[in-house]
Amino acid sequence: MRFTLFTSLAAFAIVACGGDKKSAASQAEAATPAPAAAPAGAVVEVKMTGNGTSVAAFEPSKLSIKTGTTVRFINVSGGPHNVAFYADSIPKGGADALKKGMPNAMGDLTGPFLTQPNEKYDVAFAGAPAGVYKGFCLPHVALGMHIAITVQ
Ligand SMILES: [Cu+2]
Repeated sequence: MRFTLFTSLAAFAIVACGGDKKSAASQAEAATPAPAAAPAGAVVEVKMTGNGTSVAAFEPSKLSIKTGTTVRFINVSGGPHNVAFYADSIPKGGADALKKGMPNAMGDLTGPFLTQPNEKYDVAFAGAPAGVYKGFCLPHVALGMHIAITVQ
């Protein structure tokens, strides 16, 4: 009796381990952001501000950077904010560069929501072709929260 109980427990444990290992690993991969490596190039900060109801903006809303620059978005007030780019408004090849440069994206060219005060999100423009990258904040696009980043 005791032996039977032990073996069935052991079998259950083996099954449970074997079955969960893969999904646990992929969950960890999906949920845990990769450790943020220090950006290699220059870092330019953009504040995300608002009053929570009628006013929201990127500050600055227009900026010019060199390719390889990291743009650091900071949730200053009136969040949640995020940054997303219009697929049809960025240069050819820009989407591929941004897919690599936007960790933990919620969707194509769509950064995660920043909900905590002073939460930051880095977009790396490594290998980004020159041109204008037009973006917006998903929660506040109706309030005109737009940004235009020119890569020189
Ligand atoms: Cu916003």
